[in-house]
Amino acid sequence: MNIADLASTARALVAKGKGILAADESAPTIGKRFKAIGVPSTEESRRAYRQLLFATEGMEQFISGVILFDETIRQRADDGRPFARVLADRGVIPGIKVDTGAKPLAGFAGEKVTEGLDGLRDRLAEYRDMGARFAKWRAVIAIGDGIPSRACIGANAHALARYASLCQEAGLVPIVEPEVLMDGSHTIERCAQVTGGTLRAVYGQLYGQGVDLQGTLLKPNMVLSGKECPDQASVDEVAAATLECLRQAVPASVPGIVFLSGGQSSELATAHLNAMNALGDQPWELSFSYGRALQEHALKAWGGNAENGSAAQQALRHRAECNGAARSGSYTEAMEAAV
Ligand code: 5MM
Repeated sequence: MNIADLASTARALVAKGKGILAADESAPTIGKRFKAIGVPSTEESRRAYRQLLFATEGMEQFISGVILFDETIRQRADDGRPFARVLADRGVIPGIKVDTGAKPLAGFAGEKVTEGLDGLRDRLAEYRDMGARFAKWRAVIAIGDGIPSRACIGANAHALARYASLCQEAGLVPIVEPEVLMDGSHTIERCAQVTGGTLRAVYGQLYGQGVDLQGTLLKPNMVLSGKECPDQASVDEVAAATLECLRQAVPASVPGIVFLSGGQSSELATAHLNAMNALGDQPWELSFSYGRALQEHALKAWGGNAENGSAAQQALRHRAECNGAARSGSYTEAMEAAV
């Protein structure tokens, strides 16, 4: 591992004005997204959709990197170039999701542990040869009656640290993603408590496994009221609660925090990021690694019809631009009217 190279890739991923496009939906997840717009999910429809996204003119102004799924990194554009090459050719860093999914945690009903460590060293070497420069592993923590358990947080934190260490050995920047879900009727205070506890456990394990934090990025949830909570926190409250929680748990040696959107509307995810950056400099860059919040409008505009390609690309570029502005706290609602 060359930590200087890892740290420089991590910093490039959180360069000013830019963030990450998460396009690493596994086959079941992209199947769900396509079903919602009435498009059959086939290897070719998935390829066509991803090609359209990655061919978006000007995307590189606001998108530093793209997270791919295993199938996607093996696919090619119409001109024969592998997708990782298509991205690298336009100055966008290719990344890869390497976990194999969240599975039920034995003995703990309703909780999950993310799998994928077996054989990971060999898979990482292959992905690096295919052009990936960073990786992502997502742990899922649910809030509910009596959960999360310490066992669930501990097992997921340990797996994240083992993954991160293997990534650095292979020369890939690990994005560490412990997602506390927004499903449920819990309050924002409960979300802060669980998110804080999870992050502290994750950083404890990362230290324990000898991971160099300068060559990592954190991809957390924002601190939000549960989706069904009757009392929904305002944008400013979310920004303040999220920053307070992160300051208590995330070391300053981490170069950047790239939020997930987690089911927020596209516009709200942008507004929250903007409000955090408007509060001034923090120890880390505050950026985005959105899946749904970047793709939602593009997916609808496309609708499986190649003729709608440029409308879909315009929708993606617009969201990327809004989030690019949110990196400096300069996003305004007026930007939405521009589309
Ligand atoms: C794009 O979705 C990613 C893959 O999910 P599955 O493994 O369940 O198919 C997901 O990990 C994503 O990268 C993050 O959750 C961020 O995406 P959102 O949509 O929450 O911003």
